[in-house]
Amino acid sequence: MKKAVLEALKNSIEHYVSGEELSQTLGVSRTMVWKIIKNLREEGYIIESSSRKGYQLLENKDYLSQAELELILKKQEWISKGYFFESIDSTNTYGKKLALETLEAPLLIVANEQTAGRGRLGRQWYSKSGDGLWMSLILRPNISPQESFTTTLIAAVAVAKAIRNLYGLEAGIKWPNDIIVNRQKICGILSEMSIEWQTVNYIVVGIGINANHDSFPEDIQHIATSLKLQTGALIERHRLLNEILEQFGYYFKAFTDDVIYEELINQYRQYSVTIGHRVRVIGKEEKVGQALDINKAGELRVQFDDGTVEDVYHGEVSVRGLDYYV
Ligand code: BTX
Repeated sequence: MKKAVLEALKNSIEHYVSGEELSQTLGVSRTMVWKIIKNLREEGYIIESSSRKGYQLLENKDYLSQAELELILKKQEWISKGYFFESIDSTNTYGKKLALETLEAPLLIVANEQTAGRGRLGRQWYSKSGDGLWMSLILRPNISPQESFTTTLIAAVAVAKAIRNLYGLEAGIKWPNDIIVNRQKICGILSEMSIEWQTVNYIVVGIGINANHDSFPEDIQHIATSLKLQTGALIERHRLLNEILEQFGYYFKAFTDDVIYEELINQYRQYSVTIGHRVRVIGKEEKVGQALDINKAGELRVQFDDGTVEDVYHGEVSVRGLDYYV
């Protein structure tokens, strides 16, 4: 019912809908309509009311809620179900638990705040404030573990493209899993998978985007930025979420469609801020070289200064640019 009221308000954004009309079309009492409006306001929606004209939802606000998620999923039919949390430890941790309980997929988990957001290799991801878009997708593509890195490529391209489309920023991809704007990190991606009998059982792809942050904790303020800091405007996270899912849904076909796979790799190359640059590869030892390309498995091909060429696997190394963070 809440979804229906929200939908009706959104269909006539910034125009009043009378309480009478809402109660008639939805078949509920006006008191019930008022209760739902009250509930939506508690969730953060700015809804004006007038005793004569009814209710109107104000646009250009940043909304995230279960009802909002369900409206988005009506457009993103490739996703089976969505779960919204005001606060959670980590959407990826929850995703891994959920994947053990149900075989349904793809599933989407979104949180307003994470109390224990995770990065790669045991690192922390700062996501305490309600300013970011913290999300995970549970996917069950029928693939081998060797092909699994494709999901990180898909997520990276989807986020970079969504940021470019919505805000006109030149979002780039730092291999393997960071999205960069103006040489600073705006988004991180964490893919975790479970393998059974040499096939992928499930993959949880976590995406964390700094959206409305005005500042960051001291230890990351030199590397982190947000969409609001870059555009100077409030970011409507529901729109961003919808655009990312739109792009992700398109490129997710890459597993079964060779043409889209080729398109994905080319798009990744085009957005890459690593390929063509000097990099320091930090693994068991540190080596410096020139990043040449990524191969079909998503590994970074590097020509080291001693002349050797190696395909570097993302699980084993960190890569730093020589001039700045990227
Ligand atoms: P990463 O290991 O590549 O990056 C982690 C590093 O990035 C940290 O050590 C810190 O230096 C820096 N950092 C931490 N928080 C931020 C931030 N908010 N913005 C910019 N830089 C930061 C990247 O790992 C993968 C992050 C995935 C996050 C998503 S959020 C939804 C899902 N749930 C979850 O727990 N993780 C994923």
